[in-house]
Amino acid sequence: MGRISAKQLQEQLRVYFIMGSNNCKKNPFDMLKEAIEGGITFFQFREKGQGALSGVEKVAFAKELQAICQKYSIPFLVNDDVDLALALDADGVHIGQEDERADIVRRKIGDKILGVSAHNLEEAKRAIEQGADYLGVGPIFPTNTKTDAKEAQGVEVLRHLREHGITIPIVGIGGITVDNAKEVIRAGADGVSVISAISLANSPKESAWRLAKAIDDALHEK
Ligand code: 3NM
Repeated sequence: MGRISAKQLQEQLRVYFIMGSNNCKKNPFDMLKEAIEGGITFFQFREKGQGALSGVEKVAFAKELQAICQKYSIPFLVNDDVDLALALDADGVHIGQEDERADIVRRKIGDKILGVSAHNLEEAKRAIEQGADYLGVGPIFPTNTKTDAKEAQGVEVLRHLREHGITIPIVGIGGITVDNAKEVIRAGADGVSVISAISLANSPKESAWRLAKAIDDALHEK
């Protein structure tokens, strides 16, 4: 089948929801379903931080979330845990700069989708050379969700990457909300990835819908 095309991925990355059990105020399965009904286009299972599940509990939880994504044809990626992604036959993996090198992960996962977090031009170029399909760039705005996040860079980092020849799909991450999502797209991202804008919303469905609408509007301005 080969690797996913940049064009297809660009479409799929518009509203990228990331979640683990400790990001949820309510039932995570209901939340994911609501987010999908609201219009998310991509999902990452990120089981990290305080109270995160491990072992068989983590696997069972991931499987249930994956089944929901499969039912609605939403790509299901796993954060960091390449073995889990392979065991579940997930659609791909997202890795950070502290994780295993992207070229090693690429070899392990074949044509599955590979996302890599990048914070600057050098990291972006290296990730592409090593086989990334898309980049997650952030934190764009201050975030309370990732305790070890770097300093917020603003949307300028996205503009900088685009001006310096980075053409592969990019999603912004970190502190993105319905109110600032348009700026992220205008600066050059293809989509936004969010945790709390959906997971802590009173209505995940409405929040996802409003994000999707903001992104559609901003893309149509281009
Ligand atoms: N990665 P929220 S910021 C998972 O900068 C993650 O690489 C980041 O959560 C990075 O949408 C972040 O609630 C947290 O701000 C995103």
